[in-house]
Amino acid sequence: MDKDLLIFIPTYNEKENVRLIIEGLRYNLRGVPILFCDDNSPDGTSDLLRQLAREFGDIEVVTRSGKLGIGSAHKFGIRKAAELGYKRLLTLDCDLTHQPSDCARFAAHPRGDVVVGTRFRGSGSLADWNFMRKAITKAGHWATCFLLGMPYDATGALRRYRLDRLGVDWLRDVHSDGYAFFFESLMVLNARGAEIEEIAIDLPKRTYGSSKMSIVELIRSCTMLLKLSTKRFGMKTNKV
Ligand SMILES: Nc1nc2c(ncn2[C@@H]2O[C@H](COP(=O)(O)OP(=O)(O)O)[C@@H](O)[C@H]2O)c(=O)[nH]1
Ligand SMILES: [Mg+2]
Repeated sequence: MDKDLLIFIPTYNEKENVRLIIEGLRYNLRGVPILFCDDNSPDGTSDLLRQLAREFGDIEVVTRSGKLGIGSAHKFGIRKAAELGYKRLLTLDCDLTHQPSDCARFAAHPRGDVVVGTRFRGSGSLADWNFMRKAITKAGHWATCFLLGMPYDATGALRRYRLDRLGVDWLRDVHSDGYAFFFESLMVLNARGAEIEEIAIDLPKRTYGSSKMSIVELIRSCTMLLKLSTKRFGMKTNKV
């Protein structure tokens, strides 16, 4: 089996989106295996995923005991991909906000230990979102730039990691299990000297279902952001 690239997708109540995302990825990234990590979604996403795995092939589904958080799922996916010997890992959301056609651009990008999608280049990139969601996303971007000293779009999940260059040791420094995982992981990689590249993406609204980002999660992320900003100057800067 070709161990060059693996796709990782965390799911929680994504029954209406899973077939569409698999079809889109198989069309745009033919032959690339997919790993799903479902947190025992009450809507039966795991069962449907297993059915689709039989239908499409080259799909692994891991069902965890319950909702352990999006960051915890990404950590699991990164560790599992490295354990299986994959050189590169592409991660994305299941709700089609991350478009399979963009994933092909991430897979083909020649540079970067980490390649992240940026929603802040190009005026139409958040066009479909309501005012509140746009405000939260833009405030999050401003806060991560200002407080963490990183110019990147640090809160998105559409990423490509070079696991053969990064390894997984850096994950030990990433403590967030929720949405804060995204900016914390990028901060840790940045501090370790990883090469970070950005690709401009458009982010349409999710196709079906609803966001799992709750007020509690938002508060937790803000708290983590403040905590990291105070730690910022004490971080080690070893090359990965
Ligand atoms: N396994 C797992 N997946 C999650 C969890 N929370 C969210 N997700 C998935 O992570 C992706 C992003 O979540 P979403 O609700 O779209 O977040 P938003 O884009 O910030 O609104 C989707 O594929 C979700 O199903 C979780 O606790 N566990
Ligand atoms: Mg989403």
